[in-house]
Amino acid sequence: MAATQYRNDTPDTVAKRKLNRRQRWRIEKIQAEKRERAQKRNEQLEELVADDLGDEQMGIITAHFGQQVQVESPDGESRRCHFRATLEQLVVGDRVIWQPPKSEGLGVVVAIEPRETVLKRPDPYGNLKPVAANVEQMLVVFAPLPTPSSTLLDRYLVAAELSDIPATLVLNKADLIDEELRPFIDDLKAMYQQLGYPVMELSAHDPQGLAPLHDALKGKISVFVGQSGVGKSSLVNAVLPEAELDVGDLSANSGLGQHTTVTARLFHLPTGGELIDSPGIREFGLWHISEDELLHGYRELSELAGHCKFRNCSHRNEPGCAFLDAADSGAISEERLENFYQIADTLDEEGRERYQ
Ligand SMILES: Nc1nc2c(ncn2[C@@H]2O[C@H](COP(=O)(O)OP(=O)(O)O)[C@@H](O)[C@H]2O)c(=O)[nH]1
Ligand SMILES: [Mg+2]
Ligand SMILES: [Zn+2]
Repeated sequence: MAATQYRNDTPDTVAKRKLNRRQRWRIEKIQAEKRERAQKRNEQLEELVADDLGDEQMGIITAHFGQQVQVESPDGESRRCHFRATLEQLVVGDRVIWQPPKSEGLGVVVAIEPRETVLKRPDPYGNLKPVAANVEQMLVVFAPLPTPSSTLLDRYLVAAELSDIPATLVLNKADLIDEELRPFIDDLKAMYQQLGYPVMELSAHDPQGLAPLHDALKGKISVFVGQSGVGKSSLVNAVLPEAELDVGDLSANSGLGQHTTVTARLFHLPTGGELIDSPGIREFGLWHISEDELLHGYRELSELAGHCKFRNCSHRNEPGCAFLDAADSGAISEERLENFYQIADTLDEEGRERYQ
């Protein structure tokens, strides 16, 4: 943890942090004990099922339940499995080698294949943890209401770029775009289309207009992300009727009680493709990154990096700055550059918030 994260500390926050550190130590101790017990349980389980397993085969993790996972083979067989304690943390979307049980009981995951992509987010103790593997597409949802913020959209796009996951923008609630809003919405769409991001416009309330979404989902593992209220749950329900997610019910969605343990799941869409979904993934955002990493999340800035007159250019006010020149000439969007500055200015702060 960088000391600079605390440069704005008041005595109050210092006290709070000390307490938090002690609490964190306690929690980590409890976690370690839990892990130890789980490992013992695993070893016992392994002895129980070892004689009773089928041949090794391929599979994909479709759900995670603490000490067990749901594994599905390409032919659709789906079983609960435990996993060798030596395996790295399994997540939904992981491709694995597993042995199904010959009769009743648990199968075993014996190996994990290298991940194509991995989505990570910080756990409550500030450590980055994988939450989904092999996601092939991020659908970044926005809407006329809540009023779209390109800074927020940029955050999702940066997260997608840094995870090497192609992103598509989904403008939902098209039915709410009136004449007055249209120019603003079209400018926003154009800004991202010019960068090469596909943008689709539709309405979760109009099933007839969802064909472009079904097409985009086909044959891929996708996730929906985006600000609360833009209609992610509505879209998931529209493409996956069995999901039956709460829509627009803030008390049920944000009440920190019963819903916090919901883990990610992989769903097969009736119209083709897979969806990995959980509330945590839907609100997935930027983790603690450096300004240099942030820069590489902006594809147009990434291309310009290294072309400034000064090697240590801060891209804020230097003569011969490739970023400023490109914005002046209209080669890149000034709005995106402003967003970059704005997000860069929050990076320290964000790290501090996250680690407390
Ligand atoms: N007018 C309109 N409202 C929508 C549309 N999609 C979702 N909503 C509404 O927007 C609100 C938030 O939707 P929800 O799916 O819960 O958003 P989430 O927070 O992103 O999951 C709900 O009241 C929905 O009924 C749409 O296409 N058009
Ligand atoms: Mg929702
Ligand atoms: Zn520069």
